[in-house]
Amino acid sequence: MSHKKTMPAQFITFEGGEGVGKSTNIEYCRQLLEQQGIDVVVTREPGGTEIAEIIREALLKKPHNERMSDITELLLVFAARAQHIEAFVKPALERGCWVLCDRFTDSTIAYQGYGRGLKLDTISQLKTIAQMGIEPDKTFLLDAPIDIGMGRAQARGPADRFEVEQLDFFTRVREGFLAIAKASPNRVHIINAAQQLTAVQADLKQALEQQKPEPK
Ligand code: T5A
Repeated sequence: MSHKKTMPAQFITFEGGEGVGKSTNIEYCRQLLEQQGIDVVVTREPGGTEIAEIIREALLKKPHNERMSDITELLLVFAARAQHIEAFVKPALERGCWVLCDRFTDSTIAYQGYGRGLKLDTISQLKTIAQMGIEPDKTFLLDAPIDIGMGRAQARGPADRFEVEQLDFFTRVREGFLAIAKASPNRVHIINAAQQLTAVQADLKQALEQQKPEPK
């Protein structure tokens, strides 16, 4: 007999610039929720399914022998997302599982919109096609000054195709995330990721408590 509590499934995304601690803190949240008997899966974008991971490889590989056009990059991000939603996110939510996702469409708005300068209208149209009505219930935006996140990412390993971008690109990306948070204050919860890890996790624990709907 299952001892898992039946609670409405939640789709929670973790966003932010390079190396701000998304992977580390998703794992923390997963353990926290599991200890409370909640069914939870962790996934990431781009990626999360066999086909979407192949697209991720094309997006992150450095260097290709030709420059990837910005619009190709945008379409690949949404192709991966459409596959991920259809094959993984939607089925998990339908069986009552909480889905914790490392990056989602806010990253597209921040990186391809604010970073690359593609039109936010175009991104919005592709979002409607790819997401099939699926929206995050809550987004934790891990925000830290760029040098802090980049320093952590560089200490961890070789740079990918995005991590070799210049400071002004990442400045625009951070501004993009903060603009999204300002426009969607109910969904997006900003966490100060420049703090010590224990303080970041205390903030997340408190925010997750508020996110839990009443058990049925
Ligand atoms: N992308 C993605 C787009 O352009 N458009 C899109 O639509 C999408 C979905 C994906 C890339 O694709 C781009 C954006 C990205 O460039 P990724 O691997 O998901 O790449 O993204 P990264 O940000 O590169 O992921 P990282 O794994 O580098 O960073 P995380 O997950 O934010 O950080 P994490 O947890 O690995 O932590 C990094 C290091 O810092 C330490 C950790 O222990 C680790 O060593 N750390 C801390 N140290 C001190 N204090 C703290 N508070 C710490 N928090 C973590």
